[in-house]
Amino acid sequence: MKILYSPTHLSHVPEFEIFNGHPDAHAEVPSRIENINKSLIKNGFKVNNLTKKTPISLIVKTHKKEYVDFIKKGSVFLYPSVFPYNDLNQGRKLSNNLANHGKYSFDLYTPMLKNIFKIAHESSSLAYELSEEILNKKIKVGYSLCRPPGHHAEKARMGGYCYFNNSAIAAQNLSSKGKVAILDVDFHHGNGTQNIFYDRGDVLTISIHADPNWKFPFYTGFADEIGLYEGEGKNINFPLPKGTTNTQYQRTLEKTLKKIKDFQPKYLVVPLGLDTHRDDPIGGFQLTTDYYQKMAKTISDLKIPTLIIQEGGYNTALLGDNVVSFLKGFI
Ligand code: Q9C
Ligand code: ZN
Repeated sequence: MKILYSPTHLSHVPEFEIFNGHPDAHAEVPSRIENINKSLIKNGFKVNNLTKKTPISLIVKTHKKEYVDFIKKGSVFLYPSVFPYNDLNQGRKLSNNLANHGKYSFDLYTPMLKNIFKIAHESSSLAYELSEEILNKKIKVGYSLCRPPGHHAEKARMGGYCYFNNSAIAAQNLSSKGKVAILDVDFHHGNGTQNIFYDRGDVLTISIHADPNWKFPFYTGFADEIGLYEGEGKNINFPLPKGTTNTQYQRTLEKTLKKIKDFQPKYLVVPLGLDTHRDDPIGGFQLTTDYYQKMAKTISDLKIPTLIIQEGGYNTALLGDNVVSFLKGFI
């Protein structure tokens, strides 16, 4: 297994998120990745530094070019104040950056920051470099310590602490050489990944997550979102209730494995969130640290070249143990 890290994320320090109109402490903090990194080293895993950058051509194959340009440009405003309010101007090129800010965001949890392009680009590069190693058959399993996370970022919208969809960028790259399955095990619905591959028949997107009637991102993640055109039947959502236990989760996981086997992918991407843990401050499932090892073992039994991408998980003190438990299941 090859693990990749970059210190660039340390300069990404979101000041606050807005809930119910008020600023709250931001949950997506640098110590998340630092703690994971420390635990990995303490447990004898080798952590490598990044050496490659995601080609812009691959980013614009995954995201809309205008959105990438907006991220590149950045904004002096932290959050948008106005969102698109009718269909009349959807196609118009808007010159006011505040108009674009509303157009290219879907929540008030994901601040625009001065150097956000550099930060988001670097995070995606961790996933990209390992996807290249998998394509070149140098490795069978990789784990990217991505931060900021990516799975909420749509083709043309940031949200859920995500700017570029690292998992989707890696999957897009892998899909040049064969079918890809994405199994998203973050606590939240992988709405961005679903959005990006919704009409693709060669990329199977599966997400196990909190019922959107209960938790973020609220609008998507329902079981009847099955994909479109070529992609029909190639998007599968498993919404689960508050309090979901190890046993209930395992039962759902086994269903997803059957779907993946039927699809016969050449590659597997696993957006990994540890916000499913019982002590996560923003989750609500009951999974335990030990269970992550069993979860990983179950997935690794597929014996498909696999790229594991760090997504959410907000109990910073437990993140290291939880990731170590998961990766031990993959060895
Ligand atoms: N103040 C990921 O796990 N809602 N994003 C937070 C708590 C937003 C989570 C509410 C959750 C976004 C990658
Ligand atoms: Zn999450």
